[in-house]
This record gives sequence, C-alpha cells and structure tokens, in this order.
Amino acid sequence: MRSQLLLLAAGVAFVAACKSSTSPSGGGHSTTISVENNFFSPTPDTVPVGQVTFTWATPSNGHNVTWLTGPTTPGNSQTMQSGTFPATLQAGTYTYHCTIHAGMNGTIVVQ
Ligand SMILES: [Cu+2]
Repeated sequence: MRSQLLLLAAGVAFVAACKSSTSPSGGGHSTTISVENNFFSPTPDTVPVGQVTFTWATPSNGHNVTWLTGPTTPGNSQTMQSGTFPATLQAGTYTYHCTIHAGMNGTIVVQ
C-alpha cells in the first residue's frame, strides 16, 4: 500500500512538471478535455469536426468553460465542481477560458 502511494505521488509530480512547461510542442489529440485546477488539458488540442467533452477532475475548485473566439459560438458551461460538458465544434480554431481563474485558457484546433 505504501509503495503504491509513493508511485502515485511520483506520477503526480511528473504530470505537474509536464504541465509547468509552456513549450509550444505540447498539446494533444483528444476529444476529451480535462478541466483541472487551474488549467485545461490537453491544450492546444487538435480534434476532428464534431463533439468534444470537457470532464471536470475532482476535487475541483469550481471552473467553467467560456468561449472566447472561434468560427461558431457554442454555449458556455455553468461553473461546476464535477461532471461533464459537451460542445459541438466546426472546423477552425477556438479559444476559451475559465472566467474565474486568470490564465486558465485553452485552444482547440478543429480540422
Ligand atoms: Cu477555473
């Protein structure tokens, strides 16, 4: 049990180190975007036309998805502490943020 906890702690530390990078080579190709404290992952995210689903990681400070720019304006989410939020996207580049946490921004490139 103790060794499992240590492994978990090491994994969390590794992920945290990755997230601190601002390298433009970061990003992903996932139709599921995690809403973390206080960042979105992956971002930038490259996906096909269609639906993406934001999934709140818990425990959550409470976050929302509010669209900023893009070829269409999907509805915004409520501020939530758990759950999921779907959005249907057209081709183009979308930007969004959480209105509560400065710097909690995301980009989705829809191809
Ligand atoms: Cu937030």
